[in-house]
Amino acid sequence: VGPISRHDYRPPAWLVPDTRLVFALDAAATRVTATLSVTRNGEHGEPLRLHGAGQEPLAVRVDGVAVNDWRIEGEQLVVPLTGATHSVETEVVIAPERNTQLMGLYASGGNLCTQCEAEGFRRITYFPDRPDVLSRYRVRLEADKVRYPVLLANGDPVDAGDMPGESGGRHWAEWDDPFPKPSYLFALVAGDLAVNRGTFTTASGRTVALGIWVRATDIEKTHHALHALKLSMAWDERVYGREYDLDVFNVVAVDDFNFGAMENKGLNIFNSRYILADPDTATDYDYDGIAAVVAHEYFHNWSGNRITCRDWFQLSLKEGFTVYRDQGFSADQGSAAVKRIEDVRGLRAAQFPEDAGPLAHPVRPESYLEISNFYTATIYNKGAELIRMIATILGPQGFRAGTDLYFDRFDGTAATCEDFVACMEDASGRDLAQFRLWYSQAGTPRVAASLAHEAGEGRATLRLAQHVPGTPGQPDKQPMVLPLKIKLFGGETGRALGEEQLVLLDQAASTIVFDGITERPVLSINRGFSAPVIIESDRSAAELGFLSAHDDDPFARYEAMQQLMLDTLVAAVIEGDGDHAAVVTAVANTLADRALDPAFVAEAVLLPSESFVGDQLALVDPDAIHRAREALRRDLGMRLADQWRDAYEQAPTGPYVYSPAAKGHRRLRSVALSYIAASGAADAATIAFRQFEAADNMTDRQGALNTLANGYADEREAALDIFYNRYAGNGLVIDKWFQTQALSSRDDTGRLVAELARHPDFTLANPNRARSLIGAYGANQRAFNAADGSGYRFLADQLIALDKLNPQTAAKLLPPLGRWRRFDEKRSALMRAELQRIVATPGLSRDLFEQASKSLA
Ligand code: B3K
Ligand code: ZN
Repeated sequence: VGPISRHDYRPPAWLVPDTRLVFALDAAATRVTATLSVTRNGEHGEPLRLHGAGQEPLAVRVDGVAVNDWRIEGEQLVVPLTGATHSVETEVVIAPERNTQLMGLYASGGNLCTQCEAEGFRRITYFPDRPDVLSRYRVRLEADKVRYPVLLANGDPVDAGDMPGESGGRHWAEWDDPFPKPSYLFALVAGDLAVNRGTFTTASGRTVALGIWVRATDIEKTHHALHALKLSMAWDERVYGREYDLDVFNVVAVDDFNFGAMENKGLNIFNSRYILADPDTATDYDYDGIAAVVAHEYFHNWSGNRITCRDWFQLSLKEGFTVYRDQGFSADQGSAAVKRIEDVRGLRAAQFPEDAGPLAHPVRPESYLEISNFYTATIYNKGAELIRMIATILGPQGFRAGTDLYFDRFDGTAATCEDFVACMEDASGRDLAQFRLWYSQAGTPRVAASLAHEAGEGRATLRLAQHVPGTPGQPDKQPMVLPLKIKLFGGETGRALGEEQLVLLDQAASTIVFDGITERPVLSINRGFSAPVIIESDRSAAELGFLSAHDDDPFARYEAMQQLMLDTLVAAVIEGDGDHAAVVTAVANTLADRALDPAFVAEAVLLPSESFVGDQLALVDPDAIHRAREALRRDLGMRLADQWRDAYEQAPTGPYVYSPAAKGHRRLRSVALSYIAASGAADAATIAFRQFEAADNMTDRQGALNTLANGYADEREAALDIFYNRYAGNGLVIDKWFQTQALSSRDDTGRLVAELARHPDFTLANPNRARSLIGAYGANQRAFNAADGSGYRFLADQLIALDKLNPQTAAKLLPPLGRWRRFDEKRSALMRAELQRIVATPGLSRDLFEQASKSLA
């Protein structure tokens, strides 16, 4: 099969208003009987085409009569039909316990569950497995009562009972989902599960029964998720006017899952890492992630389920918008500034490199080989930035009017990104014609900004010029609309020179004049990260230091510090030695500013990652970057030694509470500890080990472990062993044990990772475990890019092995190999050789082939 193109979209020839499914469940052999009521969509003579993968029809019946004029064409079952409506029934047998791809119906921890997005439903039964075919599902589940006492599916429960006249101890349950939905939102779960129940009363007074389902021993770890669910339901009513629509909302946690979670209608299925938390096993970061993902999946009920996507090219319609919504939710739970900083850091860590590399694609892609490869940072995170820019341009009222119109106009349908933008225009009266380029042009725009001051005239002139770099298939770009929040500050007095302005840069270049500026102005630009662009300004170290202390937008303060650090590190890499004075002063001022939120301070004093420094350079020298960054860390650690000790000791400890303030203190303590260690202080390992042992929570314990894992002290081995033994059998925590070691900045991390891959607890069959070692190693710029190519070879070996089990997860881990253009000739050749070896592997999946071949091009 060749690539699928966005322009080839055709409406479905047949619709399926009703679907009846009967599952005779069994891990080895599950029989699925599907009865589809089908109606011809328009005047045509096309046969019915149903997708199916990995099975064969045992029987096909049309209007109750067995037929044999059907044929198989690739992944399609083609059934000739004569009338306008028919009932079409198929029967298949599938083997969940042999499903290692974790797509379709599969077994996890002795239970059975499904994952259908994007194209997993076709691995369960024959169906038009495309998002624009919406059907009402009624589902009957039959299973062994002892092994699978709990039987769940989408919608509301109808009835349940024991199977009559059977000695096998089987039972059944029926579920009915009144909302027509695409097949990718289908779900079922059969298993031995315990439930944490709650209720939520909606704005209109309906009571919804909530349930978080997990294995019985995990039930005490579900309270945070249940609480986050209730907060999300209330938030969506308050902020978007969206109410829940079924009588029940169930969430199930499973250990084997290809990504974070899935928004199946009324039955969300989660990777257990985004449900299970208690202070002893989950970090603050995990708690935040759980709330964000619970909210995200819940919000999909409207942005995704009530209104779904017409085709997979529109994926960002639901994902970008829903990420924007979950970001807003999280911002409202604590510090909005810190949340914005974290989101921008994530965008720069994952999306900017994607946009600058061989896998760059627009937020609305033009073609794909395998849709699973397009669940990317561009679709999700850049997509969310697009929605944020629309909200910025329209203002809060215009944006809310736009979303109201969208939910109203497209409820119950499969829509497009264009539909969404048109609603925003219709509700606000704003013209977003040029804005649409954000959906079609890939690449991160770069904005050159330079501010000139004519003191005598009292005038400041800001010159802006934008440039969107070429990306695969898109060598030339048009200028985009960039909403840039801008403010000037007086360089002497520190006072604001006028209000913040929203400048819409929509030309290649533009000049903005500020009058009445008598004092030397300092430019604060892209405040709040109002546009997802790279700013290239000529601001001096002194000006950046000034902004890091005086800007009244916390994000802009953080950003000024980051830019100062980045400039310092880039200069150090290029010149081999750096002047650290400006950074030391700026960090000292930030640490000394008692008015600042500790959570903000912790973010602001962190150096940009080695990868992010690498992204600034045409040629990445991972060892030079590591040396420069470690030198700056050491210098900061030594020269501000007292301040780090202060920050470390002054953070209140006390028993664990999950609150924004307590989180901030813990974060600052861990950052301070890492600087104490970076300084080379003789007692650093002792302090870290003491924190590790005294901790009553995972945040402090892992914070200490991370610091120890980067070093060579005896305490390192001891802590890793204690940690491992304490949590033996707890998969999610053992993942942390692998990950911490794979992210280590030690010189021998490559060798340690290769050893860990032979550890009895390592397995490629569990995606979390595979990611915890292989994914983390790929993100460790210096270790992965070892000059002898051992990192590249290791990754390729692992991916070739993983591809045979789980192509989707393998393909996700490939991108670090595609960065070869940015490295010296020797590394570049070694990386390409591994990519070629992958492409040449017999029986390679479409998933891994697409990512590897595009990475070579
Ligand atoms: N919609 C799912 C992701 C499905 C990924 C399929 N490869 C989870 C989410 O974005 O909420
Ligand atoms: Zn989503």
